[in-house]
Amino acid sequence: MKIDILTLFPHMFDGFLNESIMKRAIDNNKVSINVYDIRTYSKDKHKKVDDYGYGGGQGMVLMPQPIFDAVDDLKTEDSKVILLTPQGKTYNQSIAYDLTSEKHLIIICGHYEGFDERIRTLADIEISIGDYVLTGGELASMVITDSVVRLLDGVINKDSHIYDSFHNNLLDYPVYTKPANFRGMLVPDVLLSGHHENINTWRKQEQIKRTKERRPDLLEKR
Ligand code: 6GU
Repeated sequence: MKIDILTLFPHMFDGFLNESIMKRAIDNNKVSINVYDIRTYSKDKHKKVDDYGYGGGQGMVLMPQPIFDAVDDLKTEDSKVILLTPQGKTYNQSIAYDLTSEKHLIIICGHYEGFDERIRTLADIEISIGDYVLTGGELASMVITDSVVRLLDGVINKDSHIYDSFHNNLLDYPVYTKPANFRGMLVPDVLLSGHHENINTWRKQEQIKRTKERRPDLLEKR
């Protein structure tokens, strides 16, 4: 998979792309990720990318020209263009799974007070990562990239996906490691029993119990 990210703040991605699982996935050619500075596409002599909104009020608005030129430059038949905005569809694990089947994602990070409405015509899908407001789409693009890349073949142990929270709309079961007794807090006996069938049954029960307590909304979706 190839992921192209359009942003006004390319350095925000330096740490993200150079640590941990993202770095390993890139080094192992499981994904190729390019960050493009929207400003480099500006045809303005001062590399301007935003201006006052018509009608006044809302402050600076991202202009269409640099974004349209960037998408024209990067887009192929295989591209899916994602626009990040608090007004988009709320992101979840099911959308992450859907995105893993794409060959090429172009992710546009909105910024400042907003973007020219005509930029919306470029998008195949508009996504929000939740009901709160960020200063820009950069963190949202990292959230989407991270959650999709970890699902790609060969990035992490495949079996572990099916145990993810939200797979089948269930939260994770509790896990423990050594020691079996820590400050009087004991690891449940069943986990020490070596009886795999009982362990699986216990885990499933814990998942349902936990989801019922913490996220009853997820159980309704099942
Ligand atoms: Cl995608 N962008 C911004 N600016 N804020 C957000 C968001 C996106 N998703 C949630 N809040």
